[in-house]
Amino acid sequence: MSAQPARNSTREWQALDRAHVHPFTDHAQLHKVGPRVITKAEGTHLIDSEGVKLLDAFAGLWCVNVGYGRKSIAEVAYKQLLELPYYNTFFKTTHPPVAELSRILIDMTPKQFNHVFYGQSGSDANDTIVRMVRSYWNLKKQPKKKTIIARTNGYHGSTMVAASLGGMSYMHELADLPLPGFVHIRQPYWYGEGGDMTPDAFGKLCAQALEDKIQELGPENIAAFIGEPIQGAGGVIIPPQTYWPEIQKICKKHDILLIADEVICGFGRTGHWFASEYYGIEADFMTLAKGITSGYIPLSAIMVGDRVADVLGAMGDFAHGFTYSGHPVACAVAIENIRIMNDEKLVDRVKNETGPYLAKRMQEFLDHPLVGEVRNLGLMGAIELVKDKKTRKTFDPVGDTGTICRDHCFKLGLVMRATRDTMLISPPLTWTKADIDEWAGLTKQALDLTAKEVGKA
Ligand code: PXG
Repeated sequence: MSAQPARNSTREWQALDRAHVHPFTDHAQLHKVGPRVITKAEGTHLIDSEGVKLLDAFAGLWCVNVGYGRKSIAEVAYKQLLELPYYNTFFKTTHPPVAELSRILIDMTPKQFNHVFYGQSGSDANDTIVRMVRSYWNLKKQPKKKTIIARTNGYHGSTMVAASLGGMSYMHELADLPLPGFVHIRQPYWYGEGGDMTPDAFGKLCAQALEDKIQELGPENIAAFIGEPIQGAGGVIIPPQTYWPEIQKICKKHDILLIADEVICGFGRTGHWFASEYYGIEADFMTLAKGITSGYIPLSAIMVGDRVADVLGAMGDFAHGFTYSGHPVACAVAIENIRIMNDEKLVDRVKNETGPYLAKRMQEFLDHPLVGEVRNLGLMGAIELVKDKKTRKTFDPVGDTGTICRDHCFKLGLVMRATRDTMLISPPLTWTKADIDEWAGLTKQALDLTAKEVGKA
């Protein structure tokens, strides 16, 4: 059999996909309609196997920060593949790309981070952090400190440990999760759960849930708290400003490690290199993936704070690592990706130009009969679709309206993601005001068609 079978029809690819592939998919639905086959991408657009062009308002899966079709990234990968396609970083060896990327990451992340560990995905990075957290407390002679507190509706990945950290009940059901030692507190979702409270009061209430859980289980048993600065997959849930300072205080008070999962928020998505800077989070670990290579090749990195690194570093052999930890091609791609972001000042542009412009265009949707709330930070935003704007009453069942709207977007040539009945946007950071205008026009049409379909026009 040849390595690359020459197939060229949508139907053949769909049949192969149906028979053999597919993460995170409703299989019954997929079999009915067949997958869309994406064959190419350029700049801000995808092209499918029928030649249809789609505006990608989701940057792949929250990751293609520098946009598609970057020749310089392809060239760097090609050169690295010829020079040193693979070597490991085990047994006292290293190579230039991993050494250089480490220096860059340490220089660009908050000052407490002077050590990096590499993986392939956000999931294995979070798994690794849990191993480090447990090792840390064992070495500190506090072996009872094992429980990790996370949030309902948080997302941290799909391995057994990462899905246990996550607070998605439908993921827990799949495999009897969470594993022992992982507990969850409420999320700071003001629009959905804040009722008549002010956002600030609600933010404090949600942080108090951490204090309550610590008291319930005993501070001597709590190892760490993990959170995404802004929840991504859970629906772009932007916490009230009072939330993170309180969480930080509570972690300090009870000597609990703090993990900021920046897999989505990191690398400029919020208009800051890392959302931890924006919220003043002083984390002990930062999980990085996605935007670190703009998704061109898999890579994740864990930034390990000095407090933990000093203890782990003294233990001798930390018996943990992956074949592809610090893969030279992935590291070379990450270096080029970060160079592009710096040279094109993408983070400043999101903060000062496109983020505020997206906010302005999103505000216009507030007049729409379906739209209860819009929110964004930088180029990460959400539009809440509700049955009753006044009472924030949701549709019943929740989820159908979001799916209808997402399907209309697709038909109009726009890729958006729906979580429940919330439409999410997270485009490449290269988007211009003109791209935002194109998005706003298509979104308005999709919202109108959805309103008609659900009887709200
Ligand atoms: N942490 C966060 C905050 C994430 O968003 C992961 C960890 C896991 O990364 P990997 O590379 O193992 O997938 C993620 C991933 C969605 C969706 O539907 C989001 C993610 C992955 C797949 C789908 O929004 N985020």
